[in-house]
Amino acid sequence: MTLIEKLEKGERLSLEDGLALYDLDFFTLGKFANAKRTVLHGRKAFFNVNRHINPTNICKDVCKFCAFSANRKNPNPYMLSHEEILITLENSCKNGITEAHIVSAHNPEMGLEWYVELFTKIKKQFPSLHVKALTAAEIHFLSQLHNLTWDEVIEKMMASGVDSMPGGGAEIFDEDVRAFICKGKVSSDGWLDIHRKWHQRGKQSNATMLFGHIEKREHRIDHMLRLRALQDETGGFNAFIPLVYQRDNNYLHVENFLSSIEVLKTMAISRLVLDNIPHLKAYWATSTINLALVALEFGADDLDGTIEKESIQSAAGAKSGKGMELKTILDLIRNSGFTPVERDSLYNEINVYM
Ligand code: V47
Repeated sequence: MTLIEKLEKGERLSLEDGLALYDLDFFTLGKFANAKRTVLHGRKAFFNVNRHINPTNICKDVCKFCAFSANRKNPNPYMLSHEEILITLENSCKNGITEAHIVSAHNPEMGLEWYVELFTKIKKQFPSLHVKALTAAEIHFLSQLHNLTWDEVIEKMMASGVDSMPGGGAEIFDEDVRAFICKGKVSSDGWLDIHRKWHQRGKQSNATMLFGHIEKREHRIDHMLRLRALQDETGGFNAFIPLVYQRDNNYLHVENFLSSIEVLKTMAISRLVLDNIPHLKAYWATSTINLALVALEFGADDLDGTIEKESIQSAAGAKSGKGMELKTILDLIRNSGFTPVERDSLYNEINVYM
């Protein structure tokens, strides 16, 4: 069967197929990805009203691509207090947020109990707020810090009110690339196993992929296939989020910046290869909002949200530091010919803007 026949029949794609898709005519690829997204979501473009909080930037790890952690290139270490975070959330709730997205660096001074207390306080003060917190990389770090198993950390997260897990820390699963860009971080199998354990408890999560640095196309497809295999097993992933590498202020010296064409192809291929993950997020903070809007025609159906304050990608050069106004998101989605749909963190529809 030819690749086109496979696409027409909706057959499952292999590593070789995924690679061959990069050589397909750009608009043919886009047409197939858009057809798949249309079957799943019509012309809906999802977003949420959320607040990102990064409690600390002090990190024991040294991922070469990271400009957020406090180091020689990006000094100004900080640790937020519970009170500061609660005040921030109080203001954000007035702006209508439905989600607190809480992701930290790996700071040995901020242990599991600090997070457990924080989540407990958040849930007490804002019972209906969805807490999406702690990446698999953080869970692994906290388990090592306290000599606990992943299960024990997960149990504590659940008991203190964490609702879902963000998709960070996946980077690229290929072991050689991973060893070069983020040695010491949770292993690829570890990342997948932590999400497996989370899903087995009936909980949902997202999955990211950092691309556009030293990885090759085959590493991206391999990354997608490993996620697809886990999703077949658990069904717990809501969204796949390809993150475009930002190259300022970090220790990975990448000279070739990705073209928009390569970003869109990767989005479209993700939509086609990941046939079992319902949502594809074009995270506007890394792709730019304009390319994220074009990605809506290439398989993506979600833009993430208002964010309010973005510190990880903006430290590396992205223009996302101040988040985005709700009205801007609505106008841009409408002007692009899509229907804006405010969703909650688990993709239940809150408001369809006709
Ligand atoms: O895992 C770090 C990435 C991620 C850079 O689950 C960089 O809904 C680009 O995971 N260039 C954290 N990316 C952010 C994240 C996320 C974001 C939005 C939504 C969700 C979700 C998850 O940021 C890290 C890492 O891959 N990152 N440095 C950089 N220079």
